[in-house]
Amino acid sequence: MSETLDDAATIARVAARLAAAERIAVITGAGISAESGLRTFRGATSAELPPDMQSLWKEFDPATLATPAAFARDPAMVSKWYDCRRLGCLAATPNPGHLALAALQRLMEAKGAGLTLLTQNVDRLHQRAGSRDVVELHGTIMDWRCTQTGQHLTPSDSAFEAYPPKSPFSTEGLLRPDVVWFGEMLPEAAVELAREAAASCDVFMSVGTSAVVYPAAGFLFEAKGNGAYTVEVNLEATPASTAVDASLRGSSSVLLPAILRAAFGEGALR
Ligand code: BJW
Repeated sequence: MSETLDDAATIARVAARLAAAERIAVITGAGISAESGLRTFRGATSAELPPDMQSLWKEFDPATLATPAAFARDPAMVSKWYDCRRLGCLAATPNPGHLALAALQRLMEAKGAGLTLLTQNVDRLHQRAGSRDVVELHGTIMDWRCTQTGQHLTPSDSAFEAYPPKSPFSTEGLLRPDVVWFGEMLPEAAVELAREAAASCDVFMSVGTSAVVYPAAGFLFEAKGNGAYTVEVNLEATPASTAVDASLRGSSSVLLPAILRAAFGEGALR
């Protein structure tokens, strides 16, 4: 991806805001993990990605899979799809976009400031990159829970032996991924932390999300309403693009390290 003069000027403006910020909030979506080899749900993928990395839901309609009704209708198919994705997440590694956000959090903490990382992703790549206290708005595919008792477990690194997996916690129960499906409530504590971050941050960044799924997409607008400087990093335009103060079009794995270097110098990523 080539960087235009416009990009360079916008990167410099965003970098100056980050360097001066006391509190930063970042929300990420599937796009930040695209260059770790995980497919997005909708929208563009980078031209450099393998051809099979098309939008997940060109193959599988989200309305038919990421809902409680789909699981009730065909638990074997839905749990197998999620287990394949779980194994894909385990095999993936964080990319420079994840690493840049972890470095930004460390830099903020080193100067007595703070960064809250909100993610819609279920892949745990932020944590593996070193980010701390990540707020998982849509849960995680790495943990599964009993449909009867709600008890959790972390499956082994291999596939389940059969689908749907039976729960070890009850005789009738199945295991389902501990993610948030359409029509389900987000974890209350996560929403509370997101609202606090949106209310108190100087800079709010939206990275690699199509900004169409609520309530997650609304936090940027809350932050803007509270006076935060808002930034979007995305390969393509989204419903948030015209609302933000700075819109950077490109890959998060390129742009986030570039912003960090501009804000904190060449050593920022070490
Ligand atoms: C790159 C890149 C690169 C690529 N660099 N960029 C208000 C208005 C309208 C509807 C609602 C509303 N409030 C609630 C709703 C209903 C619903 C909703 O939002 N529907 C809309 C779709 C219309 N929301 C809910 O149901 C939520 N629950 C809720 O609100 O509870 C209260 C309630 C209950 C009952 C009734 C009413 C209210 C729950 C939402 C749960 C979302 N769950 C999923 C699945 C998780 C499990 C799984 O992983 O399978 O979460 S759906 C899916 O979308 C997943 C994602 O986290 C989420 C967002 O997607 P994301 O991350 O933005 O990915 P993409 O693919 O959409 O975009 C990728 C972007 O990256 C693109 O823009 C690319 O360009 C970009 N990109 N490569 C930078 N290298």
